[in-house]
Amino acid sequence: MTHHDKKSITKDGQLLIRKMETDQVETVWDRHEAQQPQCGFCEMGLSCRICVMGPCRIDPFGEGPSQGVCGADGDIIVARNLCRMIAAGAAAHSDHGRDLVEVLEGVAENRAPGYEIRDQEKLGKVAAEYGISTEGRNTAEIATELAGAMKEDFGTAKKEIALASRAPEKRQDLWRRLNIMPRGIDRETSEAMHRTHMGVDNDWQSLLLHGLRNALSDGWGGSMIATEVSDILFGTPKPTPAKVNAGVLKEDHVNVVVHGHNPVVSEMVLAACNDPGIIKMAETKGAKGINLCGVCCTGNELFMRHGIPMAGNHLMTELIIATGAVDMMIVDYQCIMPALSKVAACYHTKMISTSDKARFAGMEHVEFHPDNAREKAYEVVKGAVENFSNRGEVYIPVEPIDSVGGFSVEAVIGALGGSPEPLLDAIKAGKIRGAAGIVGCNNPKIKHDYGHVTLTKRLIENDVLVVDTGCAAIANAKAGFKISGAISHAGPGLKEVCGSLGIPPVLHFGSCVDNVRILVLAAALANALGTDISDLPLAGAAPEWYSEKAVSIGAYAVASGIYTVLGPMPPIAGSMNVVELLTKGLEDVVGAAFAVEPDPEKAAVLMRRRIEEKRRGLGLDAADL
Ligand code: BF8
Ligand code: SF4
Repeated sequence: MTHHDKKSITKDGQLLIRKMETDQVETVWDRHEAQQPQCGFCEMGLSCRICVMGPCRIDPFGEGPSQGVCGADGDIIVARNLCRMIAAGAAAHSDHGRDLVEVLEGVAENRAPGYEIRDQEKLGKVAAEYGISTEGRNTAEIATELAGAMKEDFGTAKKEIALASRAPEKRQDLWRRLNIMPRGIDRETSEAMHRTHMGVDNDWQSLLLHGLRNALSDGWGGSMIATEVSDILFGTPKPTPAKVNAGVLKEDHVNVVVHGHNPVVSEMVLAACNDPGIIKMAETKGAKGINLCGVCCTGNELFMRHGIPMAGNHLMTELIIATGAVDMMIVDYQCIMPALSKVAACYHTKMISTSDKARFAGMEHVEFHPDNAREKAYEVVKGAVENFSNRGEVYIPVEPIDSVGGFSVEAVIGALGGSPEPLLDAIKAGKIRGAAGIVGCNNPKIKHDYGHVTLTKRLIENDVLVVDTGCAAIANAKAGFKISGAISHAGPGLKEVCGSLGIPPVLHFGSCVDNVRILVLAAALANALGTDISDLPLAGAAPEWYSEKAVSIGAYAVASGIYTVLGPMPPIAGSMNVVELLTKGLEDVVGAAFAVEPDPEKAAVLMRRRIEEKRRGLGLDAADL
């Protein structure tokens, strides 16, 4: 094994890391190494720079200071820092949701040319959930009112956000009893920032409870709105085949890669790439056509809805530029390493930033808004075509592999014949032991894709159905788990059920905001059994997480009753009180807790054990693990 092979389990990853080394271009792994040793105080959550009496840090060994200048102790500092991580993650997801609501409103008011409402049925269904009457009203009226009602979810006027009503009654009652039912999406984030200001909430338990409420405002609020409105505007995903890995790039085509999260930009780029005039232009430049590919979550959005090929996940974003085949990378926001501009400058790739709120040195900024997005998309894609002739040497190291995406809850229920009952029957019969959500990022601290792929493999071979999102979903697609033939990796029961339904044992649920699809499915299963989510044989994991958004996701999963195993340790080890509460105490509060286990082999055992415990609780057959 060479040192490249220690960084990634994927062939394309390994070969492109080697290529970047030969080209003497720095990678995320080099920069990670240059940061060693990383600050131990920060790793434990024990440093505070909330105010300018500080920065302060607490000595975990009891030899140095035990409190900051203001008197905050380790518990307060750790809880405050974690709360702020949740707030940032919830803000990112929810702001993305808000951008979609603005497009919905723009479509209704006829000032978003190129966008349309592609799923009328979903518009009607979601409008009804908001108490909006649809009888005898036209689409524009319904969409305007729905956008207005969703905007109220972001504000201060309400006692409860609308879509929290999708949670099982028992869960909603629990949130009300604990006073963590989210009232408004922005309100909870803003309150988190207020509470964590110096001299406000100095009770670590109260801070963490608010962190849960803030995370719930993301999961059942901002992210849920993002997913629902994306479905309304761009269509609810259906199982669609698509190719994956760096081999999706084509030497003889103009390659355009979209990176980021919000389909508002990438959907317009897709429309431009399909335009016959632009394709003709590409042909006059000697290309065979235009090949649009995605990375990360905006890639997942296109992959789910249109079968657009997926070039890779978070740690592949630099590497694919080193192929020399990416004529343009168009970014919106989130998870876009600023290093990409520098990498692109070493090859011929043109980098385009599109969002007013996400600018990067070294990228050309072409600002997209709902009213000009179509026009801007055409403009930038023409630029990509122009750049084709600037190509140098091209190195596309692998062949792409097959995959299937597009498992929305609607598609899963459809595959089951219209109701969750057959899935519940398979669980009751023990053919499927339970289900696991594998989500989240890549992180150079963990061998690229090793956590996701190992964990998934162990779960499916033990008859646990896996649903996945985000970069985890891309890892599993690249590993070949998302074709019907992948049932050969599954245990006998899962193999039988998936085989008869014609679905893979690992279902691609979408981007990170689409984690809410897992919540919706879990709620549907709990409601069908007349129970709560925390009683179901479910578990979640984020084996390679890195981002603040992942902290918010983990917190809303746990607060919704889903036991969640984290790979990398969050910065909480400096407070044993916080660690105890998050990994044990929360069981008695919300019926689920976190575990931390970097070894995916062991994480699989923890998750299976949890699933078997829950089976026992439901009176089903259960194994001792
Ligand atoms: O929202 S999984 S690295 S791309 S944060 Fe980012 Fe993590 Fe990937 Fe998507 Ni989610
Ligand atoms: Fe230090 Fe307290 Fe200020 Fe934090 S809030 S930097 S602990 S004085």
